[in-house]
Amino acid sequence: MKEVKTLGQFIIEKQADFPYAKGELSRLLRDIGIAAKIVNREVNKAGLVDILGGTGNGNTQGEQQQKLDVYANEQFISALKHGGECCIVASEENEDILYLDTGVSKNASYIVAIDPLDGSSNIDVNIAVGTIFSICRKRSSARATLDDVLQKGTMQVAAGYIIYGSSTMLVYTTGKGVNGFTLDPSIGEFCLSHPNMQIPENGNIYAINEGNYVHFPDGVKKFIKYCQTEDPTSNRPYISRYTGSMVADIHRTLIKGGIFIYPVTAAYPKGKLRLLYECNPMSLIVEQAGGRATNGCRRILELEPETLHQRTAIFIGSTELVLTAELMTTAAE
Ligand code: AHM
Ligand code: MG
Repeated sequence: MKEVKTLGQFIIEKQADFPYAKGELSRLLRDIGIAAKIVNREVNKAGLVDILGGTGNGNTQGEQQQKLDVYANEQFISALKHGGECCIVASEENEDILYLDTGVSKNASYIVAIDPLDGSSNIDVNIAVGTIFSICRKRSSARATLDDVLQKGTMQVAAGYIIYGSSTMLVYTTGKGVNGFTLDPSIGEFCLSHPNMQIPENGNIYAINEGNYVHFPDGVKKFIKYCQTEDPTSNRPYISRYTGSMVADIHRTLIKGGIFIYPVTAAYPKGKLRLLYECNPMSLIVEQAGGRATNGCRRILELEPETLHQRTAIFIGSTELVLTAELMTTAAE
């Protein structure tokens, strides 16, 4: 019989990798895992909201049905607040940082940056959505401030995402490789299903919103033409796949190889995706799996964050393919 290892068991086992660890990060990861299961339950029944609402079951307190991204935000914040290990949370859903360092969390030293429900416009059409999180330690023993949130991606101690897809998975890294866990609904546990994930060095799938083509920089246009040009020796033309859900597109890229690009465009002159809670965590995961992530010329993890909701262009995926895209982008400048 195949042995099942749950996320909780795995986290405790891996604590031995950090001999001076006091279990705080392990507890923080566990709290995120718990909130993920609650959010998963709601995302799964998203299509039923009207039906349940119609019977009066969905809304016993007479409250407005909440949007799922607001619900997810509340669940993650609540889990972090009661877990006791997070002093500040920065969320895509909140304009400012939230201080949680009171009560059980008064001595907490971790900062969590989170996109509680990324790609939420995809919920109505039943396409996978996700949660992305990044974890840093505060820089000193003094009370944490915004300055502690604005740390470079290289300072992350852990990062991960949850994909609410045809199955629900949690993928995370603490800087020692990447592991993926699939939620087994029959026992309500995330179980280790993808140990030591490695991204293929090259790939033949490119993901970019080609509807914005006319507004792309010349180098990106050139790269797209390269992907579409026939060349049997390099397996071209490549396959194009884009869901509009970063988590789904990067999860596929991680498993099958390829590249995901969100470049600067006319509508988003600095890129669309956010550095702290979208690009940094995804870049740490992809790098830890052997891939590459840049803004076209600089490593994402070395970009200096200046503001909470800062955006960046991103080229992320299989090392070879990202290098090819970067070369074309810099050559065209
Ligand atoms: P969101 O955080 O508002 O959901 O936006 C982020 C999403 C990503 O998941 C996805 O890669 C991108 O926006 C898609 O943008 P576009 O529709 O411009 O291609
Ligand atoms: Mg988002």
